Amino acid sequence: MRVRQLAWSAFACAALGCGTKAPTTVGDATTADAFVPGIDAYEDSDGDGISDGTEGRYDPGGPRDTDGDGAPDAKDPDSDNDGVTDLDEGVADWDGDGVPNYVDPFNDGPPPAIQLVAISTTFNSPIGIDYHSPTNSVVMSVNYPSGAPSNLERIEANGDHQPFSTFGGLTDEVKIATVRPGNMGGFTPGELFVGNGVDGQIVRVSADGSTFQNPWVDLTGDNNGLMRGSLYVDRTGLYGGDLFVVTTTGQLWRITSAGAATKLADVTGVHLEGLFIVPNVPVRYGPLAGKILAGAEAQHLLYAFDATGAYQTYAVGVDIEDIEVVPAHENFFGVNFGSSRLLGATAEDFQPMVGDVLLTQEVVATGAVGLYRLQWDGTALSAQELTLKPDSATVAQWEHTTLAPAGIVEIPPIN
Ligand SMILES: [Ca+2]
Ligand SMILES: [Ca+2]
Ligand SMILES: [Ca+2]
Ligand SMILES: [Ca+2]
Repeated sequence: MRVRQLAWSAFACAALGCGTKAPTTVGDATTADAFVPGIDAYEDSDGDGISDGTEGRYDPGGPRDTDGDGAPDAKDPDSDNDGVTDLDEGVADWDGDGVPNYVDPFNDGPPPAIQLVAISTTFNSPIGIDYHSPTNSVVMSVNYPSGAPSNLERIEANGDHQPFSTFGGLTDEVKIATVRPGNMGGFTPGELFVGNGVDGQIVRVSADGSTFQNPWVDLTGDNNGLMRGSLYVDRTGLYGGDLFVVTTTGQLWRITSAGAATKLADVTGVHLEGLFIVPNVPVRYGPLAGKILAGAEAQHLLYAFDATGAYQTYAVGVDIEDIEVVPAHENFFGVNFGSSRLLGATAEDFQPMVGDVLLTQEVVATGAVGLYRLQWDGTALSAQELTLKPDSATVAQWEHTTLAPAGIVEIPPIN
């Protein structure tokens, strides 16, 4: 009897199907297939947290492909091809134009109003700032201009700050470049590069601050200029994850992790500073896509170099001190030189301009913010100044700025 029941059950399952759900064909999201309400709508083929149904997999005219690259939104990690992933953008509408972030490659509306918060921790003459990923904290150069007793400090989320390295005595303005995770150039995440106040010399500091090579690289030739200036490690992969530096005499160099340095450009007599490599996303950046950007404060120009060192300049009305692209889910920190304070703002405040270029101007008019959104509208580049919320702290004079998932006291870290 028992055997017969089992045999019958096996037959019934084969003929009729067992379980509570009839089998459905998952299929390939590149072709329209039958939508099963309440089941398929919740599949997430590309694992970005947005369901296939929401991503238009079952649209009557076939799966939606917002950027037209052949990969439907349900299988495209960047549905609008704006350089920010669907995972980071999600279905919210940060610029308030009615189009969800993940299918909205352009930030409409005015640049954001932000609340700058004066971080209660004080520092001794800070200049440079960047993100140290191994400790999820911010590193700064302090004790300008002597560099005594030490040049670099790391700031904990509770505001405690401690020497990042015992290394000291670097004079001049010490600008910092750190290596972020995923570097493809052979650098170690958390490694840090600075100038040392000597013409053409670059210092390399290990990711834990314990060792430093001074100098690590001494650029060939004379009158290379100082790294103040700026240093930056490629995060796009367009330039192999290499280190780039611009100098006070107008040179642009590319340096591999093995220390091989190539001079790309020499814009004699132009103090280049602020350095950033823009992702190759033409829809968002126009002629700046994939370019190496640097500011020329005294000339009131933005320089955009290609891999050969050829460049174009743009007058956008900002005397550029620093350049960033605003990532999703990262806080803003800037050195307010006049007060030896850090000013911070939350990632939420910067959401309406995620993916856009942020320009910092050193000299700030009374009541202004000195931060600008550089935007490409399909025809022209324009720089639009951000505004301050009524309860914001004020800016005296900007030095370097950074965006980071780290937190410091009043600005909580990103979870
Ligand atoms: Ca999805
Ligand atoms: Ca696509
Ligand atoms: Ca996107
Ligand atoms: Ca939108």
